[in-house]
Amino acid sequence: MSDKLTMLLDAPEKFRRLLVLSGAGISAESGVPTFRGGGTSTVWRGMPFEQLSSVEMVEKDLPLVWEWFDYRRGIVAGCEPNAAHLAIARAQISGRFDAFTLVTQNIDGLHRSAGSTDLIELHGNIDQARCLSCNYLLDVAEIPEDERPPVCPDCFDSMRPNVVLFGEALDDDALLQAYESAAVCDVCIVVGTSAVVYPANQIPVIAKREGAVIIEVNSDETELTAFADFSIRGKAADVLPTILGDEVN
Ligand code: BJW
Repeated sequence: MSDKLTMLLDAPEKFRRLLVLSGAGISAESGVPTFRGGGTSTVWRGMPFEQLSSVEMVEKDLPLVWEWFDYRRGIVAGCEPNAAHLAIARAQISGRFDAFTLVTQNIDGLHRSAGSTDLIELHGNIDQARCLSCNYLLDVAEIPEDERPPVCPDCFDSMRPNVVLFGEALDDDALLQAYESAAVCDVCIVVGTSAVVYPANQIPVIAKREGAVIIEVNSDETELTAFADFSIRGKAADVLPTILGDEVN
């Protein structure tokens, strides 16, 4: 770590309001595949994920969309939070910060499993189904595995995974809350994201515009690297416990 970053992290008065924005890379060491690794995109059954995780595919082939998310849910079911998720949860619970906002693009639920609360899940949650007509929400665990697509118990229309697909608007409240926190934080840690997906990638832009220090943690260079004040090249599970002063890991 650079001397300047060490000085910043050792100066608690400059590090009161924290925002953490996480992406798929934070869960990589837990065994959850990222979307864009080494310049290539995830492909499943010959289709790129941008096509599978799109609003067009929900309209064209909802059972296939369910198969894709059931497959992903199966992977996540075998994964545990890693040292990065745990360091974030402990930093929040410690009460050391005047404000602590965790915003994630991930749908895998690992921040919640680690003990984080009040997190903003910008792209939804893989464990929930939502009615196409009335937006009724149901835990996928409550739905029989052979009911695909599931039927809404309230209005009997079909249900879809409660995630934000390409071409869909994010939840207004979640996005507003994330932007408001970005505008008032002192430090914004951006971990494990390629920072190419809009509008989540605007969070560090807003934070920096309003005077926050941007610290990127990523195993590779990204679109954000040149923009960040500090860019730490390394694995989230190694770096996060250090910069958050996590004593257990
Ligand atoms: C590690 C590591 C380790 C690895 N440690 N690091 C053209 C220009 C600009 C924008 C657009 C455009 N065309 C379309 C758009 C908009 C579009 C968009 O941004 N597209 C770009 C990709 C071009 N955005 C949208 O469509 C959004 N909606 C929207 O804009 O709405 C407008 C609207 C308004 C009103 C009405 C209608 C519409 C919605 C975006 C939703 C994104 N959804 C997904 C899928 C969710 C469901 C699913 O899981 O299938 O969310 S896409 C996918 O990308 C997923 C992720 O959350 C998101 C971000 O990915 P992330 O987290 O950054 O992962 P990776 O894989 O990209 O990167 C991992 C990183 O980790 C890498 O950098 C590694 O180096 C690093 N790493 N191991 C630390 N151990």
